[in-house]
Amino acid sequence: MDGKRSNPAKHRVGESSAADRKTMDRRRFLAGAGLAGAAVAGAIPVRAQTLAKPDPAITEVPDWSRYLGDGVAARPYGSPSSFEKHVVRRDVEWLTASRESSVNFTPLHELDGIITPSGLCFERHHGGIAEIDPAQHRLMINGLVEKPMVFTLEDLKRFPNRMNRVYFLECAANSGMEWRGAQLNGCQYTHGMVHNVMYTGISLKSVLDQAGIRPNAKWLLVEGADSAGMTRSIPIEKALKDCMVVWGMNGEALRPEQGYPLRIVVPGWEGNMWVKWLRRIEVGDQPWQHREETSKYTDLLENGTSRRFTFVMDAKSVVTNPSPQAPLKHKGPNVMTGLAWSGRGTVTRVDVSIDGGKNWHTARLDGPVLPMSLTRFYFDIDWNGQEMLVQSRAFDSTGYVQPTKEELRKIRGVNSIYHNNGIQTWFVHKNGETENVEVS
Ligand SMILES: Nc1nc2c(c(=O)[nH]1)N[C@H]1C(S)=C(S)[C@@H](COP(=O)(O)O)O[C@H]1N2
Ligand SMILES: [Mo]
Repeated sequence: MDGKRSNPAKHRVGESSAADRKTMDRRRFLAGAGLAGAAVAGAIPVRAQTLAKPDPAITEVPDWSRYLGDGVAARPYGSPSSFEKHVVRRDVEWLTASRESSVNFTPLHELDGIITPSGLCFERHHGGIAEIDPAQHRLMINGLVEKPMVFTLEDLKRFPNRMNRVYFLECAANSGMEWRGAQLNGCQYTHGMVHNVMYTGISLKSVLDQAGIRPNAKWLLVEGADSAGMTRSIPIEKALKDCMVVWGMNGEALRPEQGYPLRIVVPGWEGNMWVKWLRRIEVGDQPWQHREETSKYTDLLENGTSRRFTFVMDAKSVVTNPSPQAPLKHKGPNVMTGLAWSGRGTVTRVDVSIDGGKNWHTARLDGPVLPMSLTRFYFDIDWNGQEMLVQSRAFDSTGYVQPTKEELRKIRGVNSIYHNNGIQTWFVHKNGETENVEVS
């Protein structure tokens, strides 16, 4: 599975073809699908099989019960079972010109709960992965400060008020290939530029306080030490409110892919601002208008103008199972699940539809429901083999409801790449195979 459709509508960013759209007529679907048999389940007893003939999985003694396994010295740093080899980040070759300035995607359909395992966090970098010797790494603060400063990693780790926070990071370009119509076949590809990690570090404010920001300070420039030397401008209010300088993810050091040894965390805001391999923070009185906030990561509108900044990631959700890479295999009881998130606060509710948005059912949220974090939802169904148009929509603590793609396009047109938080539709065929479609 490489994410391409069988008859691939391979448009790169910027190319367009309305004919490429895979659109389903919701009314026609409803007329034909006979949804009377679609029970929305409460508690479904899963039927155990009665054994007609002896099951060798029970009657035969497998090798793993007969021979000693690896000892404790064999795996000093553990990795997943060899039977989980398919659970990997994947990229789409034709999407970008080179592998060093590219992206791969989190296998959302293989995960559960809310934390993304470190080795499966999608990667987006513009100049490859910098391999930094932490002893040689410095963080410099300069510009509109009383006292320009340079910190080593060890200095930062001696700051008081160390903190742990769980936040999602979503690339603004997540779902960007879907602006003009359903294209990539798998939630890994349509929604996998998101991960959710527990970070360990200190508040950015505590670092800035050491240098003492001047009264006229309004913006920060954060800069990476990778060969891309990525820079972004961050308004000072956000920097002082909840941004972090972090060295830890999911209980251990940041992975090189995620910015080892130091990254900035900008909760709820677009991933591009979360500069990795952080080496410098300059304090200024206006935004720098660098490449990543002008020609890139701005939203091109229908009339050819662009939005200046779109920092916040609006509420969004996706059903991860079933989805094209995770078809339905059994009739009867099935657990539908997915993820919802909002850069503006907490997910308060998720609704699921199996008829393309005509009827909505409130899903069950489970696990920690945290602000600006992925939130897990479940929806149990009794599937009798009927076709379904599966959707989810997220609500957040500001009262915002995730829009349909149609609603989004009315305001934003289809020139954009970024900030596509429209409702995703999966078409579940009678045999359980699942496809990326749109409803009209
Ligand atoms: N130094 C540096 N920081 C960077 C980037 C980069 O190329 N270089 N890419 C940015 C982009 S566009 C995104 S979406 C996120 C991706 O974070 P991840 O690789 O942890 O998923 O990092 C951001 N920070
Ligand atoms: Mo990004």
